Amino acid sequence: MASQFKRTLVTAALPYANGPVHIGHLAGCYLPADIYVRYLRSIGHDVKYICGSDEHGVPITIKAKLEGTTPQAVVDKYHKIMGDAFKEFGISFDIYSRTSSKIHHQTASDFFKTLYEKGSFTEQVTEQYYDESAQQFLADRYIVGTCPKCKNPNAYGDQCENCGSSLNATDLIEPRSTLSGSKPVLKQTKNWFLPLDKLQPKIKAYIEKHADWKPNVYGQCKSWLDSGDGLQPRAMTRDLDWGVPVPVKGADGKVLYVWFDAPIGYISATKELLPDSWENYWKKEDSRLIHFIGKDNIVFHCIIFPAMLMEHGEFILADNVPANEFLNLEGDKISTSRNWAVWLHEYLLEFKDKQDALRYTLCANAPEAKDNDFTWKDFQTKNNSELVAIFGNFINRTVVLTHKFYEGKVPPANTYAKEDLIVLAELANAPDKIAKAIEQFKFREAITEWMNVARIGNKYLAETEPWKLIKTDEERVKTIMNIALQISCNLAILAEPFLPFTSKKLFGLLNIVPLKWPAAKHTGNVAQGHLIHKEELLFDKIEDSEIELQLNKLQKSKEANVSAKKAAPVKPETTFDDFVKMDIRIATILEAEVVPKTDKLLKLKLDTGVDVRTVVSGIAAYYKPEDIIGQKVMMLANLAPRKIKGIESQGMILMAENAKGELSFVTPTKTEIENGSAVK
Ligand code: B3M
Ligand code: ZN
Repeated sequence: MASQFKRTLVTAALPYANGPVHIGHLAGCYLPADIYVRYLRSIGHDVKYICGSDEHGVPITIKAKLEGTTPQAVVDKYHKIMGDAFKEFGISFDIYSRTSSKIHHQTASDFFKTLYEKGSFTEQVTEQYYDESAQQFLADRYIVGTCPKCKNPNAYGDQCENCGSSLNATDLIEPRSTLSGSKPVLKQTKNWFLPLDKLQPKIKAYIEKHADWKPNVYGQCKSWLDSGDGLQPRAMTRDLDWGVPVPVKGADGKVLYVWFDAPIGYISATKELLPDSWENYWKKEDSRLIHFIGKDNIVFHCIIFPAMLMEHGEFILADNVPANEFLNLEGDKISTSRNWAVWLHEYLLEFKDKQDALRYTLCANAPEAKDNDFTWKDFQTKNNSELVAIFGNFINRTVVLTHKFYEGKVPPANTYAKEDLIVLAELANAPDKIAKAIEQFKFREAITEWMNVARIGNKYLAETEPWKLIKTDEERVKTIMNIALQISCNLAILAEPFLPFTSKKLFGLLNIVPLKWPAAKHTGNVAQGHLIHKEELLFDKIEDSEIELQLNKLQKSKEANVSAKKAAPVKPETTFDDFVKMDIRIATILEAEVVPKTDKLLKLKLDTGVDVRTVVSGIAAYYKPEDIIGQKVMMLANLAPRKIKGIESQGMILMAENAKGELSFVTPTKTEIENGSAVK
């Protein structure tokens, strides 16, 4: 790989600055890209890692409306939250830029002008959806409807997130405005279209040259290209007021489509990072461009952006687009609006200095080939049973024994026994095995191979038992401990792309300056006589209580969602005759007591205006007996009597129940409505 290309530009999808980062984002692209980039740096390859906030488009303006503020305030807030969290998590961008920057507006604007002047666009007056009450054209996320391809009822105006198809708003079945919920009308407006239909043969040739892409990516692209009508022209401009203004005459009140400007953000960010040499990465055939994204972004990175670049003519196209599938959380889709997520900035506060525990779990469980699930229990197991029990244990034993036997000084290796040679050979093979997996974007496999090195070390110590052998064969123990220290050092080197914080700590413990990848191909990186530091715990166990706290937090989100749910749909039609059969009237509670041996039921005595009767009611969880004496209630007086816990219940109290199942009395608001008054 490295031989064919001189340099690599790695991009990770620019997250919308409309909310903080969650674990789904991390697993989808930022973490795999980070591992890839750190590895390339470690082998000495020239690589740059580019990212930034996507600050345009309808997701931002919708959020501004929701927060009652301006789009600018929204992007300023979330750009900072995201940038800080990425940094603290060790995502090693060379630049984290933003698309509201001047350099981006200029670059995107120039790009559009170039295509415009080349005649790449078709200028068309078409009918677009318009919300009359909001007086606004509805594009992208301002409009939802049923996807014509997969029938998902909540597809956006530009894309269906269920099947990944790119759509035009006019393709939606039963469209509705997300601004007002109303049915939009069609209104004429002028826009500039990229004729993807005409470009299809070129795009197809490009995709088919890359049959080596991940099957989930290549398969999606092929199905769009080969499906019935093939690619359709797409508007690259929008009638909106937030975004990069369309830089041509007669385009007042129009901005570039966010998916036109955002990928150009990769170019502007590279320019900002390398004002003098950015073109090397974008315009030279010996440069390699790789886009890390989530699966919902495939069409934009594999078809639309390459089409734009082809039309422009000066730029190289992506050599690979290793998109991941989605990560779910505790069996359910991650959702910002339902607050069903693990937010990175919150994780960093709650699990101080435990970045690598999350990096490890997300990598080992990455949704590479199919959607995958993150559970807190699994996170705990990965930390406690793998990081602590295998890797941490091996390092701990090695360091402790080195201090116990040799006062921390690396002993010499004497003659190697057969089992030593086997271990040394396995150790020497590890870097290439891990590298191969990383280069193929198989990060799960890569981190498993890395953990296998620690497993080998553990097994080696368990089998050679230096703590026993020291009594009978001191010379042999020196060799064993020397080998254990070499394994430790190579583990530190190979850990760096995955677990950079741990790698750094381990180098510190071994008291050596961090070494690069090629050094792990041989042993002898820690010299005989070298003094290592005293034990420092690399990983703490994660306690059950910490996991419970997180699960409780999620449970709260679930409850809040239930209560925020809309009222239940209306029941089937009934008749007035049926309704008047019910004798509902006002009554007053005279006495109340808990029904023995139950925790839900109260036995009530009620004055109904015509008699006094007993009613058993399941309200004990919501009202204490002593608090409800004298309470006016509504009761169904002609309900057939029933025996409940041996008590005859002569009616039923009517209660209001919310979505969480909480109950409340329904009471008349005027005192002159006395007992026996009818409810009709
Ligand atoms: N902002 C979509 C997203 O956050 C979009 C990616 C842009 S990459 C150029 O999922
Ligand atoms: Zn669909």
